[in-house]
Amino acid sequence: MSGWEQLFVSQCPFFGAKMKPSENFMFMIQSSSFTRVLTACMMAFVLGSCQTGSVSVRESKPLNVIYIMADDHAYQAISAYGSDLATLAPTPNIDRIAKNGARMDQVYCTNSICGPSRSSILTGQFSHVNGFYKNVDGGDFNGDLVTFPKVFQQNGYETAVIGKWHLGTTPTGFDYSKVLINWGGQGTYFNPQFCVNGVDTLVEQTRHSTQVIEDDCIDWLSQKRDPEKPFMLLYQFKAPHRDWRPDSMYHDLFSDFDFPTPPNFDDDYAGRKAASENMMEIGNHLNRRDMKQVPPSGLTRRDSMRWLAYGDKGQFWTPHDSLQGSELKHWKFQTYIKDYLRCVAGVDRAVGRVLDYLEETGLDENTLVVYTSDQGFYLGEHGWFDKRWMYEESFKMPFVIQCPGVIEPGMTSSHMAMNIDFGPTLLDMAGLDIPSSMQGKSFRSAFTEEKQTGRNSVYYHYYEYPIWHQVQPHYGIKSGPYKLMHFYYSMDEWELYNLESDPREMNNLYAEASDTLIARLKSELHKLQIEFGDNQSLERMRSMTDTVITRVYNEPRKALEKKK
Ligand code: SGN
Ligand code: CA
Repeated sequence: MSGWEQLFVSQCPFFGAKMKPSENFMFMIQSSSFTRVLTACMMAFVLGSCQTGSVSVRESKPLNVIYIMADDHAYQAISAYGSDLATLAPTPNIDRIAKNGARMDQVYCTNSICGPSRSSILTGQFSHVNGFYKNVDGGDFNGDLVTFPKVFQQNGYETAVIGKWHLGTTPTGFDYSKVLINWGGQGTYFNPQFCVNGVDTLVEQTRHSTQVIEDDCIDWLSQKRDPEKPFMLLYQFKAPHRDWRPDSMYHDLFSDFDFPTPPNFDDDYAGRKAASENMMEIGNHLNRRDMKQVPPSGLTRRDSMRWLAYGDKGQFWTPHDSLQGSELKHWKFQTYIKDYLRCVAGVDRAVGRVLDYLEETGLDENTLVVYTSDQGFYLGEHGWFDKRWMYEESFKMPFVIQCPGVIEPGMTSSHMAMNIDFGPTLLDMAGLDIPSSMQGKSFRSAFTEEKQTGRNSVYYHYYEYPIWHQVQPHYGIKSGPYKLMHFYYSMDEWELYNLESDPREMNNLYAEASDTLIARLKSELHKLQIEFGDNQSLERMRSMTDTVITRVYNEPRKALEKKK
């Protein structure tokens, strides 16, 4: 196949066939040999041949991209999404992005957990295609895969990733990387350890992790990058991930009032067997570390760690014998939610700083900015913290985006999309080709005149079990008002919800729904499994949960110590 044909096939929707890794590599070589300008011209030609609708290739200034992603930031904790909680704890800077552009209301994660979601975002592929299924025993990210940052880089962009990475191997496709590596790649709020360009490690001893990442972002934008080139930056926070340790400047925030609990805070999980087996309840599974308890003096380091982790497995503890029952659960909720939202306040400040920088330098005119999270999170809904389920709060991702000249300020969109669509969309917005290895598709048309409604349905598949929170592996579909899920690992349970009449997903309709409805949804689900290549046997799916893929990558310092 010639270079032109290769590019045509990779772009044209009529040629959806998956490429082998060797073919992906060929694509990269082909693509890298063109200049950005030539690529833009080719895009006009290719899009003109394959798609209807408007084609916009920036002719004057190329589009820069800043992709901001927090860790575990729920849409319920962003005031642009209008929840009661966020009204009390507003996020004015994240809201600025929505005001300057769009708030998207139907963006979904394909596997609601950190590493797998990040891996899907980078590659535009489901977990079963990119091979990164789980955080624990899921191995390392394959740095040879085609990712959207690589495509930007190959097309003359200066690329960088700053902050949380959590994929094991050293980032590839970036001219500059400074990523958290301690605590298994999670990083810590205080004394975080970073790896710079895969080589130097340094430990921050004074600033909070959000502050370091914020300062590094401004430093890279203003000092380190090549100002002659367009740029693409991944700006990624550790906050507000567990164990929710805010910067001291926010310690007094929210100390004069309490937050309301969600209506299903005391869910009893009736009719939902998988949910009833969970280990992520605010009342029963928050540990002493989460609640900022101080271990008794005189304990060894090991015993002190055990003391702090007490509660993880449902062991009962209370800070005072007089605090019991529902009062204890409410105290845990307030402690949790206040620290979580204090961490969010730090992230919001850091978002404001980069928006200010863009406005002060005039870069805002040709810079696309996204704010999202690697997945959603429970803020007391179903009585929970954490994520993993296909229930709405952890399945849905916040997604706000500004792009001057393309996105009408203040719009909201109910265009249905998945995290595998992020890379294709960013590339498309910049006028670059979308590699055919990506299963996702661009949702640029959500913002253009056609304002299309996007996908009709989305597919989900989660694998990690039993660690950390005993969430049964499951797959499912969301289609129209319905959500159908199958928990298949050590049970065989189906759940069906009508989100219009039951937005909190409390009433499993599976046993009472009509056969016609169930047959229709199962057939739609099966079609998606075939489309995305996940029409595998249950046995094969279970084996992905059971397979232990050890992490071969070592943090640079550890690798050096081993060599000695
Ligand atoms: C840690 C947390 C878990 C959390 C996972 C995954 N435990 O292990 O509660 O589910 O991260 O989070 S902790 O006690 O170590 O904080 S993820 O965002 O990386 O997927
Ligand atoms: Ca996460």
